[in-house]
Amino acid sequence: MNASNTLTLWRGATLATMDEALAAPYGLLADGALLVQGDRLHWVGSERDLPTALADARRQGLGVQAEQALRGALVTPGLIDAHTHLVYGGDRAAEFERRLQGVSYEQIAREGGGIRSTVAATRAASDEQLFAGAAARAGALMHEGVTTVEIKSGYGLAAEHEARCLAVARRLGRELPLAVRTTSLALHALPPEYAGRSDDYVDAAIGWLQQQHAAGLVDAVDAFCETIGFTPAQVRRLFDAARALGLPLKLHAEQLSDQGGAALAAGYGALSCDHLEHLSLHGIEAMRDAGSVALLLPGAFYFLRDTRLPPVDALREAGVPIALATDHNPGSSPCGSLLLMLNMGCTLFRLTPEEALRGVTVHAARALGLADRGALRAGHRADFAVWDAAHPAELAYRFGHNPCRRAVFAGVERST
Ligand code: DI6
Ligand code: FE
Repeated sequence: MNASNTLTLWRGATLATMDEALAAPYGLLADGALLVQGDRLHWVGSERDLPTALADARRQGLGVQAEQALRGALVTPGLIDAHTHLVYGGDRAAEFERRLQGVSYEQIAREGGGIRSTVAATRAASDEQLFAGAAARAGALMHEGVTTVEIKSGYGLAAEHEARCLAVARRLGRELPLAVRTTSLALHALPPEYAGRSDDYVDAAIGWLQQQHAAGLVDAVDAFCETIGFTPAQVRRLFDAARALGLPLKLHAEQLSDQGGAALAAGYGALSCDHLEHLSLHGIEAMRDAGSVALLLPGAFYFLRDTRLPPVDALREAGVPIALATDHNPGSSPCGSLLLMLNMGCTLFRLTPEEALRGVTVHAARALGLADRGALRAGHRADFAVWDAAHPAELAYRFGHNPCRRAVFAGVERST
């Protein structure tokens, strides 16, 4: 028997499969077991069905080579952080102090600080410095059972530096256990070289995107549609170019004001619309019709001391899938914990603990266009986390507490 026809059996688990095909909340299977073959889940089910599953496997020439007894521990799909800006230089602690003295985030941005101060620090950092900083941040996420992370560019804002940031994200995916999806976000802020020439900047960014795509650096395209970001007309031009390249789209929409960004993005079949505090009913309907995910970011809401809540009830009523992410970035969400976002998704946005967990598993996978993860289901990637918890609601309930005990990335257990 060679490695490809051996199975690893994980048994005695409480499985929160998050499989929408199972009727139970959380797709829960008490007394559950998993068979892992290579980087895939071969079978997921109840212990009572295990003998049949093993007999079927034997008929296919597969045999169990190793067994892990979980003694009732909770197992969930590996968590997915579907919106981060992990690659950047410097920090914004001084800006945090100014905001606490009453200066607004928008005011600081208009004075040339905010995102642009991180751009200066990012351009000044070496590739190694950028990699080390991002690897440490990714490590904190992995430690909480995160197995897939999306990473945006957006702090280079020049051809060379945007490509450098995307290359660092790709390197993280090669050198760390976790899977990385990259997103090009050149339309994050207007760099000083283009002051007063934002349309020229959009033209330049479209050219970079074509180069980044040719170099295999980009999995998706995003923009910041906002009064302090880019106009809907500029976002459309970028999206037309991205669509011509066959790249999926997402948008920072309706974070600080209603620009109609969500409806615009939905019109392009966007994977997700993100933030959404100022989302209108029209935007919700457009997202529902397009199947776009509402990716809510409670860390930024909290850290900017926002008071306007995203329209969670209306999204739920419309049946728009809701996801949660850290939005890790140095300005509006310097947050190293996706578990904390589960708690904040419940306390601040009134999600249920089950909705919150769906938001970092099945719905997060959908926000990245990944059909092979987010649930414990045969055929999916064998990404899962083992928790010191009796029930999945505990993951959202505690905060400042990490019950993750083990993490398996594409079938391989790695210490995080
Ligand atoms: N919205 C945000 O909250 C982050 N980016 C964005 O478009 C903030 C980025 C930063 O302040 O550095
Ligand atoms: Fe963001």
